[in-house]
Amino acid sequence: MRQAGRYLPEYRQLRQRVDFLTLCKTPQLCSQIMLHTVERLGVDAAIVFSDLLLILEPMGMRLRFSDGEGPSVGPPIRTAAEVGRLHELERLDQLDFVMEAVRLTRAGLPADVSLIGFAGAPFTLAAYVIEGGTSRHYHHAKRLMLGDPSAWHALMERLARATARYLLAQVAAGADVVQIFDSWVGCLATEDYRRYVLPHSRAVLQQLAGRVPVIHFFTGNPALLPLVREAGGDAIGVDWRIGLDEAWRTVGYDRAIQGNLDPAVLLSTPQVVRDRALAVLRQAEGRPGHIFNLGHGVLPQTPVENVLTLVETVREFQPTGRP
Ligand code: 1CP
Repeated sequence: MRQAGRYLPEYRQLRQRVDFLTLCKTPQLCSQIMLHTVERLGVDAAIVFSDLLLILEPMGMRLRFSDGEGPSVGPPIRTAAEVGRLHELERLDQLDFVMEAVRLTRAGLPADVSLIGFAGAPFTLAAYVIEGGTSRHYHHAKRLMLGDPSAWHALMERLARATARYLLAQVAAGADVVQIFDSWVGCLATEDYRRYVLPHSRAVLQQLAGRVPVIHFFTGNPALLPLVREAGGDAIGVDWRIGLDEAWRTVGYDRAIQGNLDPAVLLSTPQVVRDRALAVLRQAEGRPGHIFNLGHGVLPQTPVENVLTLVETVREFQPTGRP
């Protein structure tokens, strides 16, 4: 996660010449940076170089990525009367640059490296649309969700339809796997997830079922795990706030699991990286269906050396016999 991001000197160098939005809209550069990163790291899968928020532009929102402040989405939609400002995603061709990045990246990858397409889950997209950017408590989003459920559901349905179409287009362009990111859903109580989020995430996942494997990733609140499973996904992506063993037991061994090293571990030393990675691998007990990953994105301050140590540790790991 955030494989090709700001922790890489090559990426930072490229960003001195090109702003982030222009980079995302230049498929040759997206594929170049990703192909370079995959080769440098030696990982088994590449995620398309793009961003979760790009889908919001053809839906009528203004996007801005400013250095140091994170993304901003505007003007924020906070009332029932404003929900109409988020349009239906009518013109998928306005995201052709993403499909071209998928095609070019797929064409440049070795056959045995999978390409992961992605989108935000409806809740995480709604959180950006309503808050207008990154948020700590998601109070505006919760106010609309709890105070005006019919406006909330209308917004979520629109986002779910757009997300499903967007992901299917990425599959048509060559994505081998897709992942939906519900990065901010951990702020919710389980009952609110069930009522206000689950049906919409499920709607997206149902449209992809049987086409390509789907990873359903979320963070922040492991108590949501049984409901995230219920919403769907061939693999469930979890963060470090729960042990991988307990997470997999909860999800059930009929699904794959992805995770879950704390990205902050990569800020420490190669020895600690090795120890902590082995601890996660051992929790998977050698069962097939574990996708080793971080529990969230690589942090910008991460030394590249530690990322390389991590990949090497996972590659060399030999599970001992399963109990
Ligand atoms: O390998 C990669 O870097 C791949 C591509 C990738 C992905 C999968 C980027 C590039 N963004 C994303 C997904 C994404 N974007 C998510 C879901 C994953 C997650 O939870 O981390 C989210 C929440 C975003 C929104 C976003 N865009 C953020 C998070 C900020 C926040 O706290 O709200 C940020 C920093 C961006 C900009 C962005 N996206 C990607 C990069 C490399 C950057 C940094 C841009 C820069 O300054 O160069």
